[in-house]
Amino acid sequence: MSSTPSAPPSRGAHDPGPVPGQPPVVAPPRGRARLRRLAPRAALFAVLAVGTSGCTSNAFTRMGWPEPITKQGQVALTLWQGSWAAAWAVGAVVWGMTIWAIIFHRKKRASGGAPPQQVRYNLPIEMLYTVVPFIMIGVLFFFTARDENYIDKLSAHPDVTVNVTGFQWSWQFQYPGYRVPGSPTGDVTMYGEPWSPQAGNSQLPVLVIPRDRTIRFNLVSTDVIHAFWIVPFEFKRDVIPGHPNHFEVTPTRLGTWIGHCTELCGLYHSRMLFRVKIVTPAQFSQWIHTQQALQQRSGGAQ
Ligand SMILES: [Cu+2]
Repeated sequence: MSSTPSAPPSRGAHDPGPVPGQPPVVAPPRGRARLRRLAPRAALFAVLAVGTSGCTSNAFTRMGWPEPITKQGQVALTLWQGSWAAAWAVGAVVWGMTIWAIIFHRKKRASGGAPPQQVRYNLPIEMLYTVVPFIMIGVLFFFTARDENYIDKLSAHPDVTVNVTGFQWSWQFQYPGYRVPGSPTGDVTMYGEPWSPQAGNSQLPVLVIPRDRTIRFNLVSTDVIHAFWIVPFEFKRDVIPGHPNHFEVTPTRLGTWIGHCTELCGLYHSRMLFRVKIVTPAQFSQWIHTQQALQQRSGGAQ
């Protein structure tokens, strides 16, 4: 049976309706033409909306992450945002082509309902959709490895070192080099109590570090595996018995935050909190000298 396309069908008052034995017209050409006109404008609007909202840093552009308070955290955030941008770009191409195919390649009356031309065993296309994902994975791998190396980098001479000891269920912060003769650890050391309903945050151990300085953390545990997590560092690292871990950050913002243990370590894991204070270098040096004097007088840590 041959079907010869005749004059374009119109859905006016004289439309006789579908001809028996012939497939009905699926989409009226007028609607299709309108879609064809509107699709580029909608795409342009979407690109503009995403592009203009990317200029400011807010919870939406950070895709749920908190504002970073270290240089390393900023690098991690940029990688997170870049990965999302790449995913959205791939998504837009895939969704765009899918929707385009749905709208503009529906079964046509002229084809008599025959399936469209098939593209299997098309070598160039198969090569394309094998090679392109490999390139995308390669690009993601490159940026991830580059940023991971930067975040994991340890400097030869950090400005301040803090020995962190995790235990059930609190933390100890020791500042080697800031001597306190006669004290149990020999250096300025901060202790605290786990969070409690009575005391709240007031008795938590305090970690004080200066802004714009390189801070090295040496992490050890005396019992089980804990993990050291200050949320806006955009970073966490395990604290493992018998396996010292290390990392460095350069804080960029002044303020006080709450740090957590982020490895389920027992009954009071959720109470294993600490306070983090980022201060100016001058305030830090004043604070540490006050602690030296105070701890020498009291013969122990605060
Ligand atoms: Cu813990």
